[in-house]
This record gives sequence, C-alpha cells and structure tokens, in this order.
Amino acid sequence: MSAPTNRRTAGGSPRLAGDAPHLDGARLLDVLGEISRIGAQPGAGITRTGLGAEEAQARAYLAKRYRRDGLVARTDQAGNLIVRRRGADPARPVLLLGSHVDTVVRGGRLDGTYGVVAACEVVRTLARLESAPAYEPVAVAFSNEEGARFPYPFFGSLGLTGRLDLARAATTTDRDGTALPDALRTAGGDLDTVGAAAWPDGAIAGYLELHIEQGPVLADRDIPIGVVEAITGRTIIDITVHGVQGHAGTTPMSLRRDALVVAAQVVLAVERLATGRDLCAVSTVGCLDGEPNVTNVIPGTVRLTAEIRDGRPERLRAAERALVAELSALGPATGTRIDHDLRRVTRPTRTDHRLRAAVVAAADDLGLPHLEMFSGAGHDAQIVARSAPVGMVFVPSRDGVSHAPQEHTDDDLLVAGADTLLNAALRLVADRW
Ligand code: HGY
Ligand code: MN
Ligand code: MN
Repeated sequence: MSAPTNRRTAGGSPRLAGDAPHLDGARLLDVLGEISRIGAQPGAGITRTGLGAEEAQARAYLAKRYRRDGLVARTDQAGNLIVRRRGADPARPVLLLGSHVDTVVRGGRLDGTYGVVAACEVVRTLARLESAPAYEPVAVAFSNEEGARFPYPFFGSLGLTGRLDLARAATTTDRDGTALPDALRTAGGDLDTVGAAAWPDGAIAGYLELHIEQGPVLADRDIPIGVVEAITGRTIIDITVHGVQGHAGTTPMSLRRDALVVAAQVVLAVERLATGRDLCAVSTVGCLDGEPNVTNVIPGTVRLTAEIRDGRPERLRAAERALVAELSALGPATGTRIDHDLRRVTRPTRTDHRLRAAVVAAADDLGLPHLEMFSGAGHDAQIVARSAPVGMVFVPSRDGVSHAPQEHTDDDLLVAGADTLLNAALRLVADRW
C-alpha cells in the first residue's frame, strides 16, 4: 500500500464492513501499476493520447491480461476495447462498466484508466459469482475521451452509441496534420465501417463509471465515496486571430496589427466570463499557438481555444453569447479579423436515480461514508446518458489535482471505490434497481 497521503476519517482507512463481496485489491493495483508504464515519461507523467500507439498498447495489454483470465476481449471499429465473459448470452441487455485509457499530455495514471481496470476486475469477479444475471456485465475502455491530440473528444463513446459525426471525423487532424481516419486505422479501428461499432437501441441497460474525483471535495471532507448527481456541460470555441505579420524593429507601434496582443485580450475576456462576470462556473484558454512564433517578428496569426463549463444549460448559453459578442467587437476595434467555431461538446447531464441508489446501497453495505456531488470534469457517462441510464462513483483525489503528473489517490481508497463498483454492479446485474 502507498503512503497515507489522502486525509482520512478518524480511525484510519475506510472500513469495509459486513458481508459485502470484495474484489482482489492486490490484483487491481498490480494491473494499474503495469498499465501505468505505457506512455510514462520520467518526471513528466503519462502521455497516452487517444487514437495513438500508446493507447493501443494499453488496450493490447488489457486484452492479453484478461484473456488469460478466460474473458473475451476485442477492439471495435471506433477503437474501443470491450471485455466480456465467455459464453454469455449475446442477446442479454448489458450493464456496461468502464471509462477511458487515453490521457491528456503529461497527465496522471488514474484519470480514466482506474475506472477501466476496476471494470475489468469486476467483470472477472462476476464471471465467478454470477451464473445467469438479468443483465450482462461488460467492461469498456472508450477511445479518445480526452481529445488531447485529435480534437474529437469522446470519440469512442460517441462511436459506441452511434453518434459520431462522420464528416467531422473524416476531416479531423492532429497538429502535425495526421488525419484521424489514418490514426484510427493504425489503432485497430476503421472510420469507413465505424457504424458497426454502434450498439443497437436497448442493448445497454445501464452504464456505471468509476473515476477519480479530480477535484478537492471528497479529500477535503475525508469522504471515501462520491455519488455523482450531475456532470458539467462543456462548450469549446476554436478562435483564430488574423493580424498582420511584420518586422519587430521597424514597424511603429501605432501601425501594428499584432495577433498575439489581441489574443491576449481574448484570453482575459475568457477568464472574465467565470470570474468578474460570473456567467459560467469555469472558463479556460488551454491552448494557444502563434505564427510564425519568432522573437523578432510581429505575430500574424494566433489560434487559441476557449473552453467554458457550467452545470446549467442557460448559463452555458449566456457565457457563449457573451464571448461571441466580445469577439465580434474586438476584431473591428483592433484592425484584426477574428474567426470562431463553436462546438457544444457535452450538455449538463444528470445521473439516473436508480444507479445512484445502487451506488449508495453498495457503499452502505461496505460501511463506506459517501456524499452526493457534482462533477466539474466531463465523462463518457454523459455521452452514454443519451442512450441509457448512467451512474458514476468517485474516489478522492489528493489535493484535488488531476490532468497533471501529481494526480494521486491512496491504494486503499482505490480498492474501496472498486469494491463499491463491484457491489453496485452485483445489485444491478441481479435486477435489484
Ligand atoms: O476534460 C475533462 O473534463 C475530462 O477529463 N475529459
Ligand atoms: Mn481527463
Ligand atoms: Mn477521465
């Protein structure tokens, strides 16, 4: 077990009480440890971006490991890994458990991957415990949830639920110009036949995702289990500022149309949406690229992304409108042209009360304190929610840190979360909703 770095309830580790079944915690931690090597860079966390070689390697590792345990593992045309029990009735509606194994650039080892490994362990455990459940437990590792390299986040869950925009997928590239369809093919999928990855209506009876919280709420309150009530909505606005490239020594300040100076004003305008103006919960410019990016040249073009999030759709819309209005005014005022492309990535999403109840009952059976809470991070569960009832379980994140190499949750809390997933799944596959 790792050093006790998460703060705790009095009396030490979360207690596991009663007769509730447990999964093999040592195995869970072992698989997590092994998969964490894939894409790891010394001192720089893990870079295992979606639809890349490392994500494929992580899938291959899991497939091999769980085939050894007698499970069936395959990658679909959208690059999702699906792990199920051998010989299960293919017509049985599925209780889908999972998350993603791709990471952001220099990310942590738990975001997504923890939920996938726990899901695989639950399916492995249920292969022994359940002979003929009402719902078939199946684990999934969705591809490219983050969209860190190919800016098409939730690619895998959109593929599995039949909601991919094929035209957009066909024209998506990474920053080096590699086309998404080519990367997908290398990763074992195929955009031409990606429709075959879509599950028919009714095939998913419910979806349950275990994840680290990625924020400070549970750690601050020493509570081991979060029961997610709702998940934030998110809009991304791709912005390009077209100025005029020129000589940094000879062009008088009064004659410049410096794209980076204007982009700086956009950055502050985005920040103000959530701070001074309180129009949305959070707003971020996470990506900014200038051209030609040379010391003695006035920048001619700058591309940046604005990302805004809120739990209420009307606030998200108000923040979108406010930013678009600012961009429309800023171009003429600065002699630049500002283009934008607005994408509503996810809408605010509520979880299903029956799946929440199953998680609460599971945590109670295990003697684990729990808290109903909001998720400020986005999750594949939001995409699946358009097709089936969804639930989410959180465990604490040390200091609330995620999307960073320092991301950490103590081993005993990781095992407690996976046990909660197991016990909730046991209730659900037995149709105790
Ligand atoms: O960005 C998010 O909220 C998620 O981690 N993909
Ligand atoms: Mn993430
Ligand atoms: Mn995640």
